[in-house]
Amino acid sequence: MYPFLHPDNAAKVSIRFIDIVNDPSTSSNFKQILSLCGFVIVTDVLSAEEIATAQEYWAKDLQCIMDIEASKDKILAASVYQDPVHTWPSKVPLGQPVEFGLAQGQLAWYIRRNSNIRHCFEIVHDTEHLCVGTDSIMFSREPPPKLRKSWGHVDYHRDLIHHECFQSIVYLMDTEEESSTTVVWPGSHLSHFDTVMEANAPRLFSTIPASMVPEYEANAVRLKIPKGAMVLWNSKLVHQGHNWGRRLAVPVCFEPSVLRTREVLQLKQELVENGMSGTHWAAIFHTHAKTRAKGNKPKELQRDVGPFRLHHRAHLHLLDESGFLKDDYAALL
Ligand SMILES: O=C(O)CCC(=O)C(=O)O
Repeated sequence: MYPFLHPDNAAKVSIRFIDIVNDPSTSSNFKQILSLCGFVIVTDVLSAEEIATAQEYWAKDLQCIMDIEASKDKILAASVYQDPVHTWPSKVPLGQPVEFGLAQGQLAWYIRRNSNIRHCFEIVHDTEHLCVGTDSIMFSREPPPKLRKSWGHVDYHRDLIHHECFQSIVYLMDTEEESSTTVVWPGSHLSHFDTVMEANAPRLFSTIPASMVPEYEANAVRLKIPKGAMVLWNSKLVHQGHNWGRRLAVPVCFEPSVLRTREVLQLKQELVENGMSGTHWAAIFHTHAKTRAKGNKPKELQRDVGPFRLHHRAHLHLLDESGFLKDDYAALL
């Protein structure tokens, strides 16, 4: 179990969003922390009202995929429908990445369109011309039966990508002792990246070699991220998820649109139109192995998951009457 980053050190890597906006020296400090530590926590990127709205969108997304009448346990389904965010049963897994159109649901797009989050990436990339990624949603309520063994990795390969990439996760619930959260190895994007690359064939998910695991386990820390904050990191940083308990969070990545080709744009648009999830990349078309195995399309439009019947339809709010992606969403990709 990784310890939490000590509060004194957490304070050194945390910056309030408002200070980034109002104070040019904080904005350069933000970039400096990111460049030295490989990650930074931006607090209060969302207001209390925006957090509440985001949680409401997630409730609507979950309600939208439920079919109470066709569910084996109608009574449980009707009861969960009242407050799905806080009562969703762990015996109804939503998939990893989330299925049923949820990666393109109302919550995902509410967060992707938030101007404060976008602003942080504008600073990092030094441009306002950005395109957004299409990644999943992180939602869990209870610890799984077993904690996954450490899986420190970088989301990058130097033989495949030649620009810097930064990814983030926006937290919509506070991190507590028994929460799922992000684990990072501070500074490893500088100190260990080359060794990780040497150990991996070119792929965008590169795990650390076995020989590095003891050092990783001794130095990696869990991050305590308050709701409304985001952790932003360099994709070369060794990190992983600590999936152990409650979390509602949205991965967000913006990259300069100049790096995204027309072909990638088209593939991203089709993916979103089909309600599927990409990995974090915004300028590159890349999907999770499980999604690729399905040809990047939904396998079934409805499925019984435990006692619930669920439909693949949380993404339908994005489509016009002809079933095409609405222009204002397509333009952000
Ligand atoms: O679950 C997390 O916080 C980190 C997930 C992760 O490893 C990733 O997004 O690459």
